[in-house]
Amino acid sequence: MITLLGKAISRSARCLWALEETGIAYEHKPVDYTKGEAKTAEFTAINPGAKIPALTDGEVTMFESLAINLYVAQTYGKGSLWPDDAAGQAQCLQWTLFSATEAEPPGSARLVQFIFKTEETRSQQVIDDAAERSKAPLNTLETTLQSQPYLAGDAFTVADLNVACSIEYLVRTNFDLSPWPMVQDWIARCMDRPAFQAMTAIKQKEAA
Ligand SMILES: N[C@@H](CCC(=O)N[C@@H](CS)C(=O)NCC(=O)O)C(=O)O
Repeated sequence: MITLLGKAISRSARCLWALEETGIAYEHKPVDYTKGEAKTAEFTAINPGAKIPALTDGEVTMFESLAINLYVAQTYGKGSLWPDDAAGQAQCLQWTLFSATEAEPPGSARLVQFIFKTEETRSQQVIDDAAERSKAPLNTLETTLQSQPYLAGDAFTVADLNVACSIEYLVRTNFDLSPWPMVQDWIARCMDRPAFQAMTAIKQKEAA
């Protein structure tokens, strides 16, 4: 059975979302890095960097949230999260690296300010700089979504999931997406999915 290691309120959330999309049975171990639980010998045998999330599936062990989602999609989401055709699969790889290198860095810079900082320690300059750096990836997404409903074509795939989890950081930090109406519509459709809602419920239960 697949096991996802990592508390839900973290980048593990995006992997919970992917697992929920597939509908497969999985186990969730909410390893909490803030309590040193990612530094155990058992965990660092999977990720020597002691960061969550990580995944085990039989003899497969791995870390890096977006790579985990590609594995989950390829293994358990054929024909849905993972397209059948080579062109669609190429789009999933492309958009996943776009998320990691273009969309997530400014998104997470903003999120860190909003979540981990107090009124006193929050830096408006970091928030504004991250907003500025978000514009180029948003322009790229807007152009793509003007001609197709989802990033790899007509249907929701792991390409959407892996980018949406970065753009969602902008939503959560009150970034005004109205200059990018296609992105605004697309992220609302992504966040409206039952699997996203299921992941949100897991986070809410963890926070309670
Ligand atoms: N690029 C990694 C980042 C993983 C990461 O930074 N995880 C955070 C939680 S969201 C963590 O475990 N931090 C522990 C630490 O920095 O000590 C991924 O996407 O999985």
